[in-house]
Amino acid sequence: MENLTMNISGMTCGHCVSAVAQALKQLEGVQVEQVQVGTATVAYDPSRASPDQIAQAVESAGYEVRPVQLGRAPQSGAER
Ligand SMILES: [Cu+2]
Repeated sequence: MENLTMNISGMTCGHCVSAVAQALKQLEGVQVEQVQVGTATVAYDPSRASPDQIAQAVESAGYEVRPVQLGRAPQSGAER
């Protein structure tokens, strides 16, 4: 299983959390680890689900997914 963390915009309350959790639970090969306002973490089986599919499920529930760049520090803009 691989882990995937997503930043999700448009989530504001507990209803959003359960809507996103619900959408993720319906996917094959995906285990919901944690869903909070603004983020969701899942474990998925790469042979049965892809990050794209997972993001799409959240988007079709009505939220906007921002990809999390794993292992890369955000650019601060200090360097040009
Ligand atoms: Cu809500």
